[in-house]
Amino acid sequence: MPITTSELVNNLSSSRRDFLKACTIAAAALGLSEAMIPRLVEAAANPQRPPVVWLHFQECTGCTESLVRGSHPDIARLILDIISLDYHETLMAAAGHQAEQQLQATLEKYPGKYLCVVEGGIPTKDNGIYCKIGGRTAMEILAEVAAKSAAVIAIGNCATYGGIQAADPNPTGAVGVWDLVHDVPVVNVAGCPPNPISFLGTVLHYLTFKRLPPTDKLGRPLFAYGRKIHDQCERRAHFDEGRYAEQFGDAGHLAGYCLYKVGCKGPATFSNCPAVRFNDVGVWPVGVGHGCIGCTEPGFWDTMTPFYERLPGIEIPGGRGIVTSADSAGKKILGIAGAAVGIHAVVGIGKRILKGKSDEDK
Ligand code: FSX
Ligand code: SF4
Ligand code: F3S
Repeated sequence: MPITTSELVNNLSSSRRDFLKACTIAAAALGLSEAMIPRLVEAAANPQRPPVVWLHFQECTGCTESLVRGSHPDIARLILDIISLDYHETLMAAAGHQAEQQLQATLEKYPGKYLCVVEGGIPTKDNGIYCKIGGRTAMEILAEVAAKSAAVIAIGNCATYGGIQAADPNPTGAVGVWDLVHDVPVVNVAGCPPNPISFLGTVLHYLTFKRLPPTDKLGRPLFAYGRKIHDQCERRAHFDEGRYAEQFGDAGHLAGYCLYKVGCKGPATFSNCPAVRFNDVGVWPVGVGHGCIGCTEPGFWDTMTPFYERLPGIEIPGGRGIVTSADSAGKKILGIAGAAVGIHAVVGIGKRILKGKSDEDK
């Protein structure tokens, strides 16, 4: 008899020490005080794990891959320990009719109680015929599964904003979840793929506080997407002092100088990558010598390309001794305080972010 996903997941129980370590990492990513850690651990250890239905639509499965890769086993294990993954097409043993039955059984057993995680964009052109599973369109499946869920977590740039499928000319009319789902809360864990810790933090926040975390106007949790890459970057001092890599492999690049001139989009991208980093070796794109390509932003395949050309509309410091503060650089980049830069035209998002208030402010 095939092992079910739940049985598989149960077999992955982590040691207490690993469990606490992963909880502490997540608490730090969430910006919680130490005093909150016991509450978070209690929520994470609750044997009543929330059922999760994980849908796959137009995507590369990189979001799931990055989540379950062995390079950060504590995080992956904790995620699989704190939720009951009742339906996940990549990880579940069931296939075909058996899988469809499992989906329906979960919806019937936990109406209004399960979390719906969506990975992948949803094609809407021609009634959504460009992505069908078991004879139903992604639009139909999403409409049913989201409507009966307690909340939806869109994971990845595809599920949040349409991703690469939505790049011009967007032949299938791909959109993100929040373009279609309006009756249940939706949170956007953006990135291509997102950092697993941002997903874990979102789930732990939900378990601990019984609601999704506060977000910006793009639906992204503020704990993970509240700050610009540029304002947390270890190369920022080089930017301020006018020290740049002019091309890959040159002396400036080898010296670890700022990557703005070789295309880094960190000045227009909101994410915790420099602080949280990826995998157990603590790397992130800029840290290993490649510019940020803006993968947490809507439409980045159009708005952040060409990836290796400098972001237009940014005044850069002229050289040694001329220092631009983080704030003034940010204002120039995002076109606030009367600066005539207007990144809106470039990335089309700044206005929404700057107008945004967190849910907690409301
Ligand atoms: Fe999209 Fe997820 Fe990019 Fe891939 O599946 S966010 S293409 S890395 O991984 O949806
Ligand atoms: Fe870092 Fe990129 Fe900003 Fe340079 S432009 S400081 S590499 S985020
Ligand atoms: Fe994506 Fe930029 Fe982080 S490319 S992974 S947002 S550094």
